[in-house]
Amino acid sequence: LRIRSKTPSIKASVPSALTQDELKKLAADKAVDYVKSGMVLGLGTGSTAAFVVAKLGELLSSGQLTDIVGVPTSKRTEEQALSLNIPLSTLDDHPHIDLAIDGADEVDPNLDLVKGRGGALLREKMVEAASDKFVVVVDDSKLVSGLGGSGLAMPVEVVQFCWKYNLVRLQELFKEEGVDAKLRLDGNGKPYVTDNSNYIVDLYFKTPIKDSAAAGKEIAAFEGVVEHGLFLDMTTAVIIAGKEGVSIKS
Ligand code: ABF
Repeated sequence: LRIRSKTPSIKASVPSALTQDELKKLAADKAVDYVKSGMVLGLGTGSTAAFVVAKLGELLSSGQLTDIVGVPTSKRTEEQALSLNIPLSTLDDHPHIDLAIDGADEVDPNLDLVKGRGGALLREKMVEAASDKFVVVVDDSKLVSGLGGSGLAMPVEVVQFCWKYNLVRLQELFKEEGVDAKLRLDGNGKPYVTDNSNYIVDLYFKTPIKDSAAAGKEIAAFEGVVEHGLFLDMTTAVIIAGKEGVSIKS
């Protein structure tokens, strides 16, 4: 459990009419302020996290940062980091991570998250749970009043064996909220396979999840569920870029 101080959000104004990518980059650049030479870093996955990795590459090659070791949360991030000559390691060799920086799909007022629409939830959760600090970078489109409230997917990684059995059980579990459970498909209409050779069942809630802590426990208790996209009580700070500026909530 992480104790969060209730600091007021800090805002810095940004020029209006920035694109969503420009907002993501602003949040990413701000997050890199938390990085110090010598740190072991958890490297997130997704388009916002990719801006973080790119910035780290720049700072390393210019010598402004030294002795960084990155632990990537996906094969995609590993490839990007290698292309930028960022030294990499694994949780096996670096079980203690100083700081992880990653994006998110939904952020609620308690700074709890839905993650994993990019498919990397298992490695993200392992790396981020092993980190002293976990800083989340988002644009303000990710803010929700309750998790599951965006109408977009909340992913659950399941073993391939009898995936339909778990899909039906997940659908049943959230009967009250009203949920559509769908096997995630890749661009060719085949089941999407994660970096860990599993499938993903995406849950689409009709109303936000009432008790996300209970929901997380119930989902995790299903045999054959490997991980779910509820990241609760893990966040140290969220950096949010929006039209009115960059704010930090912690
Ligand atoms: C990762 O990338 C995931 O947990 C999340 O699914 C996604 C967010 O992607 P983006 O930054 O591209 O919106 O952080």
